[in-house]
Amino acid sequence: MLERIDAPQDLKALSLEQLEALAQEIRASIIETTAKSGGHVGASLGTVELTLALHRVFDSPQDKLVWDIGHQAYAHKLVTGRRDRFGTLRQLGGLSGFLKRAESPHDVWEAGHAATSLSAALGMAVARDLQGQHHHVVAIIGDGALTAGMAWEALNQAGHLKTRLLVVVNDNSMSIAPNVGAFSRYLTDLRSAPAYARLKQEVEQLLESVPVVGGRLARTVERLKDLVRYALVSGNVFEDLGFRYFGPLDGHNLADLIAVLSNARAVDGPVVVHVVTQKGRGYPPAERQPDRFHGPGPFEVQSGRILTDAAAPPSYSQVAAETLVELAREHPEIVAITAAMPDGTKLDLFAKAFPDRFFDVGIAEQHAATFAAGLAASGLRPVFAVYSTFLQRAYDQVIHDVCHQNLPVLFAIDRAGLVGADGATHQGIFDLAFLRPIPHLEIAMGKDENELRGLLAAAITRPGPVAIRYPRGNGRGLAWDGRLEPIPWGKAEWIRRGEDVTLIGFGPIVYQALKAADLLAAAGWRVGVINARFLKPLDTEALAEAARTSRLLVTVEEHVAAGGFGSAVLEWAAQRGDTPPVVVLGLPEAFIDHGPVDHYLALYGLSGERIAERVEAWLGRMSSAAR
Ligand SMILES: Cc1ncc(C[n+]2csc(CCOP(=O)(O)OP(=O)(O)O)c2C)c(N)n1
Repeated sequence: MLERIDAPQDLKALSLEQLEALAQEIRASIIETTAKSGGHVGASLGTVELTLALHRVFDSPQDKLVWDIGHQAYAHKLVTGRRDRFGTLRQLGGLSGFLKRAESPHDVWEAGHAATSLSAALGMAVARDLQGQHHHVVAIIGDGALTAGMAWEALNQAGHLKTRLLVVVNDNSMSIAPNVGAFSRYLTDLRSAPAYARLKQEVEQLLESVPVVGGRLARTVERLKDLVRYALVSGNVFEDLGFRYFGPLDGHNLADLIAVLSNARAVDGPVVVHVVTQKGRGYPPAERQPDRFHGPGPFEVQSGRILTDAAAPPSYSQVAAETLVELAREHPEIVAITAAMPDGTKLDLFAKAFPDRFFDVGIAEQHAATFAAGLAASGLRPVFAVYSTFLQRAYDQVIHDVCHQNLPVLFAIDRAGLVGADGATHQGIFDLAFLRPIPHLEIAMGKDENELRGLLAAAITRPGPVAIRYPRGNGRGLAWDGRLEPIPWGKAEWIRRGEDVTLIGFGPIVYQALKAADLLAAAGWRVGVINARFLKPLDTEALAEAARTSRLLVTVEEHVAAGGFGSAVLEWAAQRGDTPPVVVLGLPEAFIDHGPVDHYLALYGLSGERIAERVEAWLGRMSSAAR
């Protein structure tokens, strides 16, 4: 069946039985592909019927389907002309794991971060109205994303504007981990009271059908209707905000979905359709372990075994979390916060050790930062472990709530640098540039997992806010010596000295610099290497020594060159005016797509070999200029 679906239009002629069969083919295709490529298996398996029903009832791309995050939209990809390329998912040059406007006219919105769909869809609906158009706009948002403040900002405005907008709440009671918070509990209550919901709907319909007569009687009838509505129909938060509410309905029942979406389509105003789905639906291993199958790497289809390399060293996230647990034993004031990423950040280890000192706030990075500020203002030592890309959400909170008040919040910035298969929306390559100008904030990154430990141990006693970065992926497998030795604050590490050039690396890229140094040394150059460790405070003593003792300074970082570590060194050098040339090696100012980190390091001249080539070219130019 899937072979015959080249565009959503092709779904219109299918019978219910054919659609149901197609759903199973789509599931098989998602499982087969993600088993090889890794990806968002669980969420996408959960929305297969919903996707088919939406494309059946609406006319994409005239009608706009706005998927929140876009990680649950593999079925949408499969029925919108990308079937033949689906096997390239998340691979270099292949389909993105999220939606991409350049991939298809049916992708009307790009995301990767949660809870942008409602604002975007409302913008599209208002633009439609202003331009005298009549199409439908549908946002599909998960219960997890509804824990984000941004979603509520949009609901607030949508309920006020009263324009035609359909919001599908895709409720599977899971974020990545089980969803948390009072609103999540509220949805559970709503789900478990279907009879009540049906009663409400029937009462509503009854009230609508009461004939209106003129004069005082009409006003009395209206008033009576209001009272009955209040007594029986009110109480649903969506309705109270001005939406019509349909649901909860079984998100795997195509007939119900098509019927209810068709009804909702006819409503001239904001509507919520509350759909209950199951994450991982149709693939037993994912149904059993929806959190592990949120975004696994490659897995074995038969057994559902996720193919991790058992011999691989622990991830940086794990090292950070274990170190925080160790520190928390000594420091009762340490508390840990995650914004819906207990597994990704490995703070679940902290949660296990100190359940009362751990907080999962939902997909609420802004709140997390200010919540941390409040904790710190009252004498605690909050650690907010957050991916670099998601910290972007909390920029004002970092500046205005944490740093302005100089509060000792520790930002443990995970996934700093290139991230690989998740691509452009998830790269952690901007944080240095946006954090560096903030007063009071200190910023450091170690070259390996041992230094990560030492930096965390040192950071936890600093008087103000600190950001410690570490990358995605596994550490280098260095043996931990068991002791937790704080790294001397603000001190870079001289690894080797050389008069021709000093390479100054920030973070694990120091190892690429060391490789480059070996290659250059083999070619006869005398090369120094500094492991900078600190961006703020910058170790200007080490820099001054390098400037005194070598002819060229080269900074290396896995971050956009604009505004990063090298920028800070350049500013220092420009102010001194007596240093040798400073060359900044970093990433271009670009949104870098999905693909292996090594590929992009080589492409952008940051692999050991490419660093050596570029430095040698500089040294060569300098020698010929001197001659
Ligand atoms: C701002 C932000 N923080 C964190 C994430 C990481 N993340 C990706 S999917 C997800 C869970 C989303 O849950 P939900 O909206 O219910 O969708 P589901 O996966 O359950 O379909 C999270 C936390 C993100 N994408 N954006």
